[in-house]
Amino acid sequence: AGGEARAGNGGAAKMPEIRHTKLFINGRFVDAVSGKTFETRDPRTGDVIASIAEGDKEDVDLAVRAAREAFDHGEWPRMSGSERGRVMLKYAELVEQHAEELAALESLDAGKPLAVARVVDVGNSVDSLRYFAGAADKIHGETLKMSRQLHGYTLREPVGVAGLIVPWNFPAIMFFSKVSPALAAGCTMVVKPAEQTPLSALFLAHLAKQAGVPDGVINVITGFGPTAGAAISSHMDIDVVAFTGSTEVGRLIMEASARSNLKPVALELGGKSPLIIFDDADLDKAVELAISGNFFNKGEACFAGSRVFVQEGIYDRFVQKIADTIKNWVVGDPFDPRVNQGPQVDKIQYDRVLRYIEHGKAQGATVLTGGKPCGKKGYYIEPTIFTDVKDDMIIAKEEIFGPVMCLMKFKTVEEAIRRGNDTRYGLAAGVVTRDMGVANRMARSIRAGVVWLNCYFAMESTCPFGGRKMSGFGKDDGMHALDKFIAVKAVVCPVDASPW
Ligand code: TXE
Repeated sequence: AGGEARAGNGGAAKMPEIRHTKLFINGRFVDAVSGKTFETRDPRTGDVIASIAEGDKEDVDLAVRAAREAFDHGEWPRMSGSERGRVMLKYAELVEQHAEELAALESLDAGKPLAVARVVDVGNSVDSLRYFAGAADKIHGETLKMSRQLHGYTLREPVGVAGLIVPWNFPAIMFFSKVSPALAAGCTMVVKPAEQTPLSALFLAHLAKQAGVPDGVINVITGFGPTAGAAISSHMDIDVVAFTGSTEVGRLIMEASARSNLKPVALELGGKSPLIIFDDADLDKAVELAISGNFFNKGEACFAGSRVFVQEGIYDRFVQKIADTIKNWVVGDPFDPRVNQGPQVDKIQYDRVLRYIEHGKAQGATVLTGGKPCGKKGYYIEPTIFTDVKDDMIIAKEEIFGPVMCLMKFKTVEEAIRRGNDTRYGLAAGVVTRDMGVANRMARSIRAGVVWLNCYFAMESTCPFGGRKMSGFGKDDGMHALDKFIAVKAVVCPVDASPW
């Protein structure tokens, strides 16, 4: 499994045509006011794929104006939920019809294996739209039990204009994780995709229009975080911001809200999740979960189970087995059907991951496999497994966001709970055991947004996803995802209708 053999050539895979490169405002593709553009690059080579309009504050202002007009006077918030749901189902159908093109855009821009992008990225996008299409006509208030003289009820109204700032690791999935519930709730929105991966969001905006989403409801501003992103989080006329990205930027977004109009924010941030494997685990299954939990999407996953705790009785066999199994893991061109792992998204992330690997070596962890880049060009890194990792090493504490696994040994359930929780993050956790008592105890004791028992990365649109602690707050997916886009209003009147 040497580097260059791994970083194979994709051969005759069909490259997608880049149809959309401009900002999408009020139903039209337009240049940035400044006329500026930036380049999105192919992570397989570092070569330019396309020049993309570089939106800034003035463009965000135009997009917010369009979204405000669509919210205050347009039909979208005023349609019945079932009418909105019908448009969203049509949108889902169009995304499904364009699955091949969308998957190829994701592979090209983000370096994902095409076969995975088809199933996971496109599949999850379509599911999200369908799930929230079904939810759109089930948003309703409640009747209140007030004193005998008063009749009270609640209305659940769309909150207004939403600012949606998303990252590059799952560009289409992240787009829909925010856009689908916002659409269902009846909000209008300004979406900012990550500068590394702008292509799919623009393509998806075009499909939304085709599906009948009215102009101004979805606006897409491509551009950079400190300019376009910051203009969204500090905007006085945006009513809520939903963000997925780094903990550092999550903090900036809260600050920007506090300094502007105190808009509520929902933050889905980083993680350093424990995957805890007990002695009685099925060894093959445990190894498979550790590999997919760390190397799926080349480790560019907030939910990665990057701290793998293995109980002492199974530890040596686990280490042997995972070292053998990882030899079959193929790193290379994401358009090659044999490939499991593509390149890191860009040079910045690639360098960052390699720096972490060097920290691991310098602090005394042992490289079991990998530990270096591979391929002649592009941003490929070998799947790297460290043993002899101590809890206070940098690689065990910070989110690496790359194909790097830390293996650690433990003795007791109590120790697993204590060390599993000893992190500033609280996004996810995995537990592998046949003992239901242990599984249940772990599920209750780990402070995280999701605990996967005998599975990992089992995510569906039905299941709320979002962290605790410095992994943020608010949920994507599940009915809870609607909450941030809905304002609850109480209405009260005297029962006999005469003025009180
Ligand atoms: O994230 P950023 P980066 C983690 C992961 C990764 C690290 C850095 O550890 O290595 O963050 O990645 C926009 N105001 N995650 O630097 O900057 C930006 O344009 C408003 C975890 O790429 O947080 C992009 O659209 N917006 C994560 C989005 O924020 C700003 C996914 C995310 O980029 C902004 C990605 C600003 N001042 C990275 N600055 C997860 N939770 O899944 C940037 N942005």
